[in-house]
Amino acid sequence: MPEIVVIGGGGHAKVLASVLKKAGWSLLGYTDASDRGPLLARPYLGTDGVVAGLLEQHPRLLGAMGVGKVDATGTRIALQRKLEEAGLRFAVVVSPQAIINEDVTLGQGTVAFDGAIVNAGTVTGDCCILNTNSVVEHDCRLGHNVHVAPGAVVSGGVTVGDDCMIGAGALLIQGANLCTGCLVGMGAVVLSDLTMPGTYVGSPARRVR
Ligand code: JB3
Repeated sequence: MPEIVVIGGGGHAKVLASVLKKAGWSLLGYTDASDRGPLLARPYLGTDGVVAGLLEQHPRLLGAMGVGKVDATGTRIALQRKLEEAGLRFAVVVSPQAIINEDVTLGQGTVAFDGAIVNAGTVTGDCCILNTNSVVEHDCRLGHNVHVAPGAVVSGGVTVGDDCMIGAGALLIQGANLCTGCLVGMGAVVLSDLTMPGTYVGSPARRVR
């Protein structure tokens, strides 16, 4: 496996690092605004400004986005795009304990953590998080920078726009269409299309802001 650098050193990065280790990646270390201590015994490498130098020393170096997200903004993918422009390619990272059907396409920088299940015919964009024990059923289309939080279930044939956040334990009915920029709250039950960006909570899920 080629060497990999994690961008960000917080909580999401910790989970990502353990998945990288299990999947056999060679973790060089992580970047952050400041030193947050070792990440699975790998060092703080500096701010994102060190990436250019790292690429000179390790030409095959790949990146993994360790900055998580719990909102429906594009901040996180903007960071991935900025680093891609600097020459860093982002890996698709899949836990050996995830179940990803062979007829699935995951975009660059997308990660699937332990227990994630993605079924046949599904395609995701770049920079998505398929978090622990999340389920994305068959024939779904996820945009870029979508976070499916732990235990959430996206039923078959669902379309999710860019930057959406599907909260922990939320349920999306089959065939639903979610536009860009929807935040679905923890445990919400989405029974119809969400056609306006905003925050949706409850069962059935309703827009609150
Ligand atoms: O809900 C779950 C299971 N996980 C959440 C995850 C998806 O999102 C988790 O509970 C958190 O809410 C969140 O995790 P994250 O993003 O790791 O949060 P935090 O622990 O606050 O760490 C964010 C780290 O990213 C901080 O150390 C920031 O300094 C760093 N960071 C922010 N912007 C950055 C940048 N690091 C780099 N290298 N570059 C940046 O531009």
